[in-house]
Amino acid sequence: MAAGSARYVRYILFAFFVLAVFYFVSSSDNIEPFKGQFKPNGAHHETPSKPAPASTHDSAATPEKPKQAPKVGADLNPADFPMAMTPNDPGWNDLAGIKDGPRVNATFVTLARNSDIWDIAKSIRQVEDRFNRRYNYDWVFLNDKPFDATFKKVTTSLCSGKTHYGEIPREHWSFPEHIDQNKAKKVREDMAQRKIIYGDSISYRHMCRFESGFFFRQPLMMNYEYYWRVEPSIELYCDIHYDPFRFMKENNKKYSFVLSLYEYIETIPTLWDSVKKFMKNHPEHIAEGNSMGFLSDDGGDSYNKCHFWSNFEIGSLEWLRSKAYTDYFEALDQDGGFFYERWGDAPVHSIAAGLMLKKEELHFFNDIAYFHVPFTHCPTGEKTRQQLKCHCNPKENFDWKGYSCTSRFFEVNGLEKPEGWENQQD
Ligand SMILES: Nc1nc2c(ncn2[C@@H]2O[C@H](COP(=O)(O)OP(=O)(O)OP(=O)(O)O)[C@@H](O)[C@H]2O)c(=O)[nH]1
Ligand SMILES: *[C@@H]1O[C@H](CO)[C@@H](O)[C@H](O)[C@H]1NC(C)=O
Ligand SMILES: [Mg+2]
Repeated sequence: MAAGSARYVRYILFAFFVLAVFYFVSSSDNIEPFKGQFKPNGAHHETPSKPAPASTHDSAATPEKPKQAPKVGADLNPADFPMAMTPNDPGWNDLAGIKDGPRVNATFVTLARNSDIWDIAKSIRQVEDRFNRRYNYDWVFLNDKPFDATFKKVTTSLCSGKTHYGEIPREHWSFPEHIDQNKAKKVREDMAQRKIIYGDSISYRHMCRFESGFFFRQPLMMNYEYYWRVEPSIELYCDIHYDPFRFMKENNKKYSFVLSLYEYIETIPTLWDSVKKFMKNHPEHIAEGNSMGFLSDDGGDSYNKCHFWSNFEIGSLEWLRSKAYTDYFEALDQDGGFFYERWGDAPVHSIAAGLMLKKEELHFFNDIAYFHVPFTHCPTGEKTRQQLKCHCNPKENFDWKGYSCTSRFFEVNGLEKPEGWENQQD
């Protein structure tokens, strides 16, 4: 008898269990937050071709909008897709969804360590929010060591375009053979004593030499014609309404900047001597109608230390890969100043752009608002800042202050300074 009733209890419990399983299986489809969360997600760090993010609620109003960014080299005539450069141009307010029109053969590029992950994550997020979510340009990451899984996973999840990860070969991140190690070591010790920033650092010197002479010829970079350099912990303060890559290409610009200033002379005491030697040996590389007036106050005899701040750059990779630029880098590298002094890639790039490009091939992006510690470029002109939905403090704009070279750039090029610049001089 006891055994019989225990069997009934077992039957009933079993029936309940089956019902409970049925219930969970049929209702779990509706529990949205759980969906996808447990999806295996193994391929994140390769370079998946991701579906473009769907456009937001306005997609019904403009059904012709592409869901995926047009491919580089697609047969689209730029003239059929004029860019809205000012608020009066059609399409200015259209900041939702994927932008139609041609794409330039271009990429973002970042040199970083694995430990830079959260600082570069912040930069990427801003670049995506203010610009790239509508364009989906690729992003190349370079490192002297292998990138780890976290770095790849986090950056790939933030980038709207394809991501690529490259390891820098040793020859591009080490002392060239002709460098006298003892002499280089003495310089570092001396600079440490004189408290020159990064003066005692070997890796900082490799970084500057790499950015000066090698980033543009890494195998991954050979796939592109234009680059936009992004460093960790930068800010972009305003919406970018048009494609700066297209602007560069269609206006035949080769190098651009947002901030300029005077270089710390202790880091480059003999750089200009090397440059003068190069100019003498290679007159064929010096452009007619160049920007010597930006670099020198005495027609080239001495350097005034003005340079474009290279932690932001949009530029032509074809130009950096040209014979002119590579001969120039080769000449400087032979002279050893990356190690016997502490030459930065900013003056190295700037002097090259100033001497080997025509004036008109350089561009100042007033409308790209930017911060890298400790300087801010906040567009001049209240109207501009409102139109671009900027969140920078105009008082912090460095452009017209005493230590900036941007005024000089305007004067050398006969450009009219933006309205309101006089009130921002201190
Ligand atoms: N892989 C790698 N990247 C580096 C190394 N040193 C610097 N970088 C990167 O090179 C760029 C410039 O280095 P920073 O340390 O930002 O130098 P900086 O901008 O002159 O100085 P900060 O004011 O410190 O930003 C950044 O994108 C760094 O992430 C390094 O040893 N290895
Ligand atoms: C992009 O530029 C690179 C370098 O010049 C070139 O090899 C490649 O074919 C170009 N890609 C397209 C799609 O035009
Ligand atoms: Mg930096």
